[in-house]
Amino acid sequence: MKRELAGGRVLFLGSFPKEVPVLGMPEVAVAGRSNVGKSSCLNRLVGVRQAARVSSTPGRTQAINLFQVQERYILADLPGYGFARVPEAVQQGWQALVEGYLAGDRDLRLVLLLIDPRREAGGMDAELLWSLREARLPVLVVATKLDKLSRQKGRSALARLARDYHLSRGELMGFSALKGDGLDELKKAIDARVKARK
Ligand SMILES: Nc1nc2c(ncn2[C@@H]2O[C@H](COP(=O)(O)OP(=O)(O)OP(=O)(O)O)[C@@H](O)[C@H]2O)c(=O)[nH]1
Ligand SMILES: [Mg+2]
Repeated sequence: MKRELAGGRVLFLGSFPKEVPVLGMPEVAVAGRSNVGKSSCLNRLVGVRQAARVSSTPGRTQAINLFQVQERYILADLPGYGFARVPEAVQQGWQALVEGYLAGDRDLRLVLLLIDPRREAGGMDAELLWSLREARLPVLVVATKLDKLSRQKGRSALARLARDYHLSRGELMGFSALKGDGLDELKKAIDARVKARK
């Protein structure tokens, strides 16, 4: 199932609908609502257009997809939550998969929690943030699709996010997969975590 991408810089390790293997390498997870832009963000991070499948139909990714980046760390594309048309059983399956993943004995260095800054704070974003904090996992909230907002609206949306979710400076970042805004900063934040000694 493994597949080399970008001339071997990135290795697709597989799609795991149940048990996600622990591979003894630092890991960074990408989490967030369905359609928030997780796969697009991951593709930008690895520099491969279609490494993770981007879809305009929410709720497509129902497994955890693992990518190994330059022999350095693993990026995990988590399935999105909060898609209303998903049956209850599928939603519960999501919860079990993600909870199992987060509770696993893995070297999880950072969870990127992608949030659309145009939405009201609360719901499953707030719940996930709460459980990540409770589990003492380092979180970076990434406000996505910033290109959809004017510069000024973007700034105030970020300020509102910081306030509503009680985020410190280093816990929030703006991002646009479309334009590439925030990409360098995001890469730096990941690198710092991957390089840090545990
Ligand atoms: N304008 C704009 N559109 C974006 C951006 N990021 C993602 N999109 C679009 O949003 C839609 C969903 O993107 P995905 O990356 O598939 O979102 P996802 O979070 O992986 O969705 P699921 O896997 O279904 O949970 C697609 O139509 C993307 O093209 C962005 O930064 N700006
Ligand atoms: Mg996706």
